[in-house]
Amino acid sequence: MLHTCPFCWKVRGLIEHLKLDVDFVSVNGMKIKKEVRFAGDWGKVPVFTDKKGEYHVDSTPLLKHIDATYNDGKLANIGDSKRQEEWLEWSDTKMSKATIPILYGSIGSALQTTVRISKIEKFGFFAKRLYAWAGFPIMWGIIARKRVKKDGRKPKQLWHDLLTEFTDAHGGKEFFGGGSPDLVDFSVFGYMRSISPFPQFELLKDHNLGMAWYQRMEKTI
Ligand SMILES: N[C@@H](CCC(=O)N[C@@H](CS)C(=O)NCC(=O)O)C(=O)O
Repeated sequence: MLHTCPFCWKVRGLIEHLKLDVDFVSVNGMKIKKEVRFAGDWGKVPVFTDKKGEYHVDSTPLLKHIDATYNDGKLANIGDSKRQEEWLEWSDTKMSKATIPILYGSIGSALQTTVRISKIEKFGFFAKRLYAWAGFPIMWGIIARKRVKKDGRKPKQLWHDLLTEFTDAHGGKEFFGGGSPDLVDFSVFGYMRSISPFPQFELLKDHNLGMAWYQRMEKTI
């Protein structure tokens, strides 16, 4: 895993919730492809290696696999499976696109983010400095600006709209899954939690319903 990868946080939350005995192994962010070469040509994190030495990849299939294998599929069986499937897709298309704009959407936030990442992640001596100072103009200037422009909303507004859409779908219940979280809760929680090591997380804190749900999720892990 990478500490700052939203997809890894999705899987990590579920592993913590189920209290599975799993080692979290950090990879070097500049050498992901090399470090996960054992998992075939996937070339990305997260990768989950089980007791038998078999590896599993891709965060949403991993959520389903871990629930099915170590939890009798209890989370997948909560409520209407079509609704759960649609919202897993919603999370992977909408929430996943909101993380880059909030972390890198302005030049100041992009610099804060790459400096913070260079401190949290495993890097070599030179790569750490290179990433912190050369990474932010790329993330801000090329990737984030394009996304923010395309969406048209300020990154904070985008997050608030998504959290409103998501909490509206709880139908007055504590979680998307009802009285307890399901796979969709862990998916959205992972995207939101991946912002939590960064100062930009403050921008989400005035979404009352979203934060109340986030804190309930934290209590389940
Ligand atoms: N669809 C995948 C996306 C995984 C992904 O893009 N991971 C990034 C880190 S946040 C990665 O490993 N990128 C390496 C690369 O593309 O070279 C998932 O949900 O797990």
